[in-house]
Amino acid sequence: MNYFTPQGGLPAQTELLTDRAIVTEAYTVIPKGVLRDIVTSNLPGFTATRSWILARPIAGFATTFSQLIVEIAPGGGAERPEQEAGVEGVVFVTSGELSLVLEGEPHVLQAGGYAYLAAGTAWSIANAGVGATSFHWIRKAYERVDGIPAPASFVTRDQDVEPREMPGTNGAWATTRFVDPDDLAHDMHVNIVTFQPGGTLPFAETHVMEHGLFVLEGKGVYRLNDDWVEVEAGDFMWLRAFCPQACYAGGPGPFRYLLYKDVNRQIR
Ligand code: UGY
Ligand code: MN
Repeated sequence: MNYFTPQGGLPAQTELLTDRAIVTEAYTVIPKGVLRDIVTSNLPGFTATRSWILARPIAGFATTFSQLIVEIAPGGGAERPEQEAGVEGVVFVTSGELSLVLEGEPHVLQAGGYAYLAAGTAWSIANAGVGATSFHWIRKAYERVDGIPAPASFVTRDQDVEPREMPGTNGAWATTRFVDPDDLAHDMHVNIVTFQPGGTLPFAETHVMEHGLFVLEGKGVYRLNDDWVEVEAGDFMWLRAFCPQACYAGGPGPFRYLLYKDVNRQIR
């Protein structure tokens, strides 16, 4: 598997400005070309780290989640990355070696490594490798429901989870699900969606759930509200509630994206 990882840096002064970010009421597109040094943020509690904050709760944009690309240099890390009470997270590694200590248990996550970090869990991270490590960190305030125990933290890998084919698509559309969709303990899903070349999301899905959608591999054409937008590995799409969405996968290889979705709670 290949996972796009931003490199930062600046384009040469002679380059044309071809990457266009789009911001509308219904969606935002942050193309990979704008993931430059000048737009990075430092994070409290982290050493030798920079991040690209792709989404966070902002009135009129999203209400449920934040999403960051975090890059840690060798020797850097954080003793207590999650500093807000009641916030759960998913970490998905795209490159390098990330050491994670989760409730006292050590793990090493490489490209494809995935951790669900339940709200209130003690965890720390460090780059124990020789090069930089880069990962997505998606966070949400966990919404507890009376009578439903909160989910437990876990560690897995993209490579170890069998994608589930969408019925009737002959394998053209599949989803790697890291939690059981019927498990109401979970109020967010972070899945990987895979379309084979020519595969399509064949209707304009329109739903209350928000999305953060980061293209890990390949290219496609995405319908966002009234627009068709070409996207490729490294591009991020942020879809507000009820933004109509559909897509075609462009090929020649698979079109894969990391998909955040708030689930199982939209009743208040
Ligand atoms: O589950 C979903 O909402 C998914 N089918 N949406 C998407 O891939 N844009
Ligand atoms: Mn959707």
